[in-house]
Amino acid sequence: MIEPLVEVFRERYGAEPTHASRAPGRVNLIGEHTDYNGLPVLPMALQREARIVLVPRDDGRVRLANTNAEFEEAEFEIGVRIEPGPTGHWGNYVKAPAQELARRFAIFRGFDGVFSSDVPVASGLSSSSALVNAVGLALAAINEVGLEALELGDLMADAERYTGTRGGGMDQAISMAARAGHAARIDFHPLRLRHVPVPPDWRFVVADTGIRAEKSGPAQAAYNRRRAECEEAFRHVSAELIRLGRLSKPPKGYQAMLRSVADDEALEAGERVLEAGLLKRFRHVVTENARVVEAQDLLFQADHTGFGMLMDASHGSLRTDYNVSSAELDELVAFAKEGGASGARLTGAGFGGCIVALSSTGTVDDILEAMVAGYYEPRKLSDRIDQRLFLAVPSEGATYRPL
Ligand code: NG1
Repeated sequence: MIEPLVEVFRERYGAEPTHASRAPGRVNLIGEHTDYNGLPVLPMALQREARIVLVPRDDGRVRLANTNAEFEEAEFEIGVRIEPGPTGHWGNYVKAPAQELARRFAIFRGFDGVFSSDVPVASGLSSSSALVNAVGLALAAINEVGLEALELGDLMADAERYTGTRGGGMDQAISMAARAGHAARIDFHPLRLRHVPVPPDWRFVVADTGIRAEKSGPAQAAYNRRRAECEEAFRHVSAELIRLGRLSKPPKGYQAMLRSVADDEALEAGERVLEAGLLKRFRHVVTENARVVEAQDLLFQADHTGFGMLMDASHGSLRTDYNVSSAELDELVAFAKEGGASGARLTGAGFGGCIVALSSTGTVDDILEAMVAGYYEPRKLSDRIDQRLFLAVPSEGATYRPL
């Protein structure tokens, strides 16, 4: 798959690329809008990925051409303060890791490269973090920054905030450190990752609504607002728990709060002090955290039915309490269930993008058919359907290698 990229590189630079960097997108199985609250998630890396072929440079220049002709080449000098392009410009996702690495490690060497990606954009599959990670890993390797995969993932989460989204850290971590055949439970503060094998007869279907959830557009504001609401809810509930004598001092975050008091107690405190909107956000966060913990156990036990039920519950909570679903996402979820999925939910931030549905080897064709007949055909979205509807293969994290 790298050959077309090599071809473009030759044409563009008149030389052979010497190295390849790749980083996968991801599908989150459960644990949505929990990462930025310091609570766990359970994603897996996809077979779809961002790829770069390159030649390291001796100076600090980065030149990265995009095989998608819509996007002009990104070109800049590595430094601690790199001027961003307009909001949403793809080059910002190239500058982000360069600036962060320069700040932490004083890196000086850039590269000439060509980039392509088959992770659908603005679909909740982390196309952005795949790009950030592929660039970050290349720059770290070229400059001999000796970090472990997960440490680099942690750094890339900070890096991506350069683009304006106050994201958690799930995407960069799983894309850097995933293991083939496995999902991973990721915890934060400090960042930890535990690989969990995906039972060989489980199938995760990814289906794209075709509605883009642009993180550089209105979805970014809606996402950042959710985060601020969670912080506000946390402050009020913490104060109430202190007033009740259940906590002696403000907890460091949701994780610390939910370790000190039972979920029910936190929710009761929330009911007393939060207005209706904030209470819904708070309830989603508390219940989704519990679902992730349970889901990890069920995955270990290969409990297909139980895992599917948690996915359904997660979608319900994202729809009614977190208000990040849409008519299209709900429809796709309904068709997946009609086709026989054990569970289905929106994945990623929501506001459009993809759903993920759990099926067994036996029912997967029925589910695909139900979605094509019910959703894609009526909308005339069934050409190039493999771009919108595919089975997720739990894949390996980012790699950098000589060619
Ligand atoms: P998507 O929708 O794939 O960009 C975003 C965040 C995650 C996480 C999820 C919601 C970024 C880069 N990613 O994912 O950290 O918060 O939303 O669970 O901001």
